[in-house]
Amino acid sequence: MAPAYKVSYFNITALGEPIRFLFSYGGIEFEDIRIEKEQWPQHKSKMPFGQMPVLEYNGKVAHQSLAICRYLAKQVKLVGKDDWEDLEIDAAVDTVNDLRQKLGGYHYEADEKIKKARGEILFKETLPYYIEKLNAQAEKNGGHLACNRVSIPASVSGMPICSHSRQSIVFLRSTKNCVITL
Ligand SMILES: N[C@@H](CCC(=O)N[C@@H](CS)C(=O)NCC(=O)O)C(=O)O
Repeated sequence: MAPAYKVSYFNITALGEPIRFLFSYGGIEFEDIRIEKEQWPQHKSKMPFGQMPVLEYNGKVAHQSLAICRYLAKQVKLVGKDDWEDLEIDAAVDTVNDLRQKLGGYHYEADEKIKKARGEILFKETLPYYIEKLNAQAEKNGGHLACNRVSIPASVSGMPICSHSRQSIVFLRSTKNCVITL
């Protein structure tokens, strides 16, 4: 029987990989639909807001990668034990996502002059700032980014950040579940 869940995304890691990670973590089968860039124009208008990743389940369609991750985290029991823990987990996810967006703003910049200027700030200020803070957070949380155990930040912090730039490697020294490749 075909898996009940279908995930549509480009054939890259970025926003799709945390979703794939969560399915794998939970041992839930899903159809991993990879759309090649050349085929994208034929699919775009069929997506809820013209973007991916998109999750399909029982004839229903959902978009927004973090909303999908939060839904899957509930399915695979990677959520908090109470509302405060959920808040801590959400804050960690959103912080990692802020960093991902800053990396993306550099990585996808086509104008070399602007990119160079962004890189100066990114590599000299933004990244060291985030890495230090995230390390401190991991130190307080037994090597995790929230709640002293694996939760969705582990999934969200992995590949989206890795996918943006591969120039050097930065380890979050204290995390058990997160290596950032730059
Ligand atoms: N906030 C959305 C952003 C989705 C998004 O930016 N998707 C990009 C790929 S990473 C996309 O579909 N780009 C193709 C397009 O906009 O035509 C999410 O997290 O799912």
